Amino acid sequence: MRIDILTLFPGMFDGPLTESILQRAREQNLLSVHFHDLRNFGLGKYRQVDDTPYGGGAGMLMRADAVVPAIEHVMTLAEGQPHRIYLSARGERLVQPKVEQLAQDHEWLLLLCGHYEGIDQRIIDGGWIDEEIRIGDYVLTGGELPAMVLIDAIARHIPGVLGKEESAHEESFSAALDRKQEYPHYTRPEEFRGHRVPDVLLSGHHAEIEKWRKKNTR
Ligand code: 4G0
Repeated sequence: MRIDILTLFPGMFDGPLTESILQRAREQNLLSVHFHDLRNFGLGKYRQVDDTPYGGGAGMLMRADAVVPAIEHVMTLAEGQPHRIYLSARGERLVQPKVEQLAQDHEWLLLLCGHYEGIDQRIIDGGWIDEEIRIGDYVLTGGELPAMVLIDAIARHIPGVLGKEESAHEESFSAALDRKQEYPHYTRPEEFRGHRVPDVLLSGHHAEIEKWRKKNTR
């Protein structure tokens, strides 16, 4: 999958995308991420990207005449067209089935990271955005962290990104147990500072272990 990111702060993405599973996915070309600094599409001497709202009110908005040329630029960069997602505090709340659908249905995503109070409504109404997503019911300083959350959630559904162990676990998790695997987990040592692993889990009685897990599932 290819993901292009339109952001005022490309540096924010360094950590999360250059470690662990996402880094490995990029090295294996299962995931390619391309950054575009929205400042390069800003207007005037100061490359202005934001402006005050018509009608007054608090906060700033991202200008259509900066954001739309940036979106159009990305749309020229590869074959086909990207599915264009705007990360906004007012978007549709992200849920796991939506993550899986996005991973399945699209080979190319464009993520627009909102800032300030959001973007000029004409960017939405003019058809330059396919959907508006929020990761949860809280306000952040920008759409960058939500974009990283979305990338992480999607990447683990790209075939080959997770190791054998992890993906087998994921399969049994979603199908057989209906997305719930909310029983307590234990690993070595058998006793930690006076706290023991429940005896049944050490017993090797698989039927009993199943019963215990069912009884202790949230
Ligand atoms: C658009 C996403 C973007 C509108 C973005 C703020 C939280 C999320 C932004 C606003 C974001 C999320 C109306 C404040 C930038 N905060 N939950 N901040 N408003 O996904």
